Amino acid sequence: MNILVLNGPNLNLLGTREPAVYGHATLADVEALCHSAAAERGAEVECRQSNHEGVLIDWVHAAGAAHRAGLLAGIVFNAGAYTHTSVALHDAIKGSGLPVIEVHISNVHAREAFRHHSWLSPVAAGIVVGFGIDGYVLAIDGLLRKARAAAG
Ligand code: CA2
Repeated sequence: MNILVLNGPNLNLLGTREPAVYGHATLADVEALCHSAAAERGAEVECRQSNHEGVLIDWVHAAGAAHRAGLLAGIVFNAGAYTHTSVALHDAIKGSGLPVIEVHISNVHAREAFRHHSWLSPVAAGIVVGFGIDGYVLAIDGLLRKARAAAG
């Protein structure tokens, strides 16, 4: 099974600042972790990062088409700050009809009030927050469990 791992704005800066919040791992470390977690579970991931909302929306649309063609189980998505602002990403996920697992490295609910609302959560198949970068592994595992259960 194939999974798309998407990271949104500023996540390319992981490991360079705010280690108390996000840890010391870089985006390359996160992507390597996702590749090995998927391989251990007999699956494959493709990892992409963008700082641009429209690019992320285009990738969600393409992922929806791949899902309908039976080529993609779903998306593990850390949309960064777009989580809290983007009705457009909400609409794209809803319209794409594929399972999206929302991930946040930090526990957004223990932080500033503006991080408490997510436009993605109502259209997500599952949510993982506050487990550091292990959250990506938990999300991959959960998405595969859902996909395999749905396939019977
Ligand atoms: O906890 C998460 O994973 C977040 O999605 C990370 C976003 C933040 O806006 C969300 O509220 C929660 C920010 C990612 C920015 O990461 C940086 C890492 C190092 C230096 C600067 C930014």
